[in-house]
Amino acid sequence: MLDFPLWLRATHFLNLLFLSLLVRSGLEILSAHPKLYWNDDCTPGSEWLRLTRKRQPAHELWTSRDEEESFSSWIALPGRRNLGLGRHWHFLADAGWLLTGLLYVTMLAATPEWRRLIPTSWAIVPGAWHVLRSYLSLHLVVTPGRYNPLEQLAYFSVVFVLSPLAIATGLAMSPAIAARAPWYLRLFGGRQAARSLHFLLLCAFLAFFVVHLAMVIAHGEISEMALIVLGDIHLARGALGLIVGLGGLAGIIVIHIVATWSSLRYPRFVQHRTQALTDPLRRALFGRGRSVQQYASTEISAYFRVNGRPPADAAYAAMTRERFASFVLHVDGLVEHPLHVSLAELRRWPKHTQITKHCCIQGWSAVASWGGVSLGEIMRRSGPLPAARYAVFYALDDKSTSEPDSGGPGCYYGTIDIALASHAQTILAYEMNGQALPVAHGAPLRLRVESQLGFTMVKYVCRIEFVTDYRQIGAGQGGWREDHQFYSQEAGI
Ligand SMILES: Nc1nc2c(c(=O)[nH]1)N[C@H]1C(S)=C(S)[C@@H](COP(=O)(O)O)O[C@H]1N2
Ligand SMILES: [Mo]
Repeated sequence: MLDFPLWLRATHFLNLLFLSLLVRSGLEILSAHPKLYWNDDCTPGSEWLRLTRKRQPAHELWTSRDEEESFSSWIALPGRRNLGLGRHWHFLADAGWLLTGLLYVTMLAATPEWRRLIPTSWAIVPGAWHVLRSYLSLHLVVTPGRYNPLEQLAYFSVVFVLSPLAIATGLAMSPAIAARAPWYLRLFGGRQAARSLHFLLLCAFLAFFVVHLAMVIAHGEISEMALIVLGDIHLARGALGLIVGLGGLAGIIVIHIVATWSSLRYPRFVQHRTQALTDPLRRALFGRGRSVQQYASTEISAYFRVNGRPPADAAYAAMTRERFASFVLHVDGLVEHPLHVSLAELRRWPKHTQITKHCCIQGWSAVASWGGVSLGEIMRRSGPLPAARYAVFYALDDKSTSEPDSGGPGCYYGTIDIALASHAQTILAYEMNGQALPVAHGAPLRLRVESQLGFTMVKYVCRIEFVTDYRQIGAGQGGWREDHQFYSQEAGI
């Protein structure tokens, strides 16, 4: 008979806990852009999978926010259009799952247990085929003391093929990694192909789960449960194994219910608690990448989605009519020389252009060329004081009038730290694809921080303030979406 050591049973349990959290929070993330593509332009209509019936109007402005779906809390964590919180749970569960995996693989290597899992001869392939045929003719295959070849192959693939691929494709969705190492994206055939594969791996995990469960039941639930939970068949002839096993499952269900309920009821609390654990990790892994992107002009997307509607007030409309002739950018806060610069003057400063891939937190991407002045130039001219640690970018769009249903008051804003501000590809763009920046994309000025998610790149920028801390601004989370949609200020993944 198989005996399972304690570490194996514990990691098996944790694996179920974290994978189930990953699946539900992953579906939440998918609901924010319920379309999958093989191309990184995400041209509307080119998706191979769409999980929404919504259609966008052909002749008026629509934004990627209009494409969002609301998934039920029964399948998504937490459900009901909560991308920010879904991501917090996804990253928290990621950390837990990776630690569990590390422990599991280490123990596997350190004990004879690996022999049970890792095939050592090609004979496993015909063996597995043989077992599959007998299962298909409804004959169970029982191999006392070890896994049958099909089981072994399936378990081995889940641990050493599916899991590493899920990690690798997840990493490919980090704009920080894609900006520092564009070759990494190409390994998967692009960001959207990696995103599609990540979803297909979710399907593979679910399929494995269903078959695995069916087999456990087919082979006699009670004795298997006793083995899995207590590790010893002799100990567990009675109901004890079943009780402990069902207790563990009930624990997982309770965790899901608490996570869902607290996220919907106390989103700020959950944002802070999960970020306290995941942000330091995310900063270390994704916070430092310098963008070295330079796509070819032939790679520029014919279509570039919009997210965030233009300011709705009369003053902005008047400014667009006079092509921003009276527009002035203010640079102030902790600087030696506050600046008040017109657009015409900015255009006389050294110009930077770059062709880069934009990655929205919701999931879509697109490539464009951007021209403007570097933040480095603005910092050289304004001279931030040593106490300045962040640059805050204030926008002209008051969300309560430009997108009244978007869930928050006040003008859009965002922050980046000084190190990110001094990257060569951090620019204030006044041109897109060689033309004056269109109104929908942020005229007259928008930030580009090419190693970060799209929500960092404030459009309609009218003022830059250098500060020591952003906690006194807005609701204190570092930006409008951080304040009202519970995103993290760390936007490298
Ligand atoms: N002022 C302002 N800037 C903004 C937003 C916004 O709503 N208002 N949305 C952000 C988000 S979430 C994204 S993905 C990008 C989208 O840029 P685009 O509209 O040019 O595609 O702008 C970012 N900058
Ligand atoms: Mo976005």
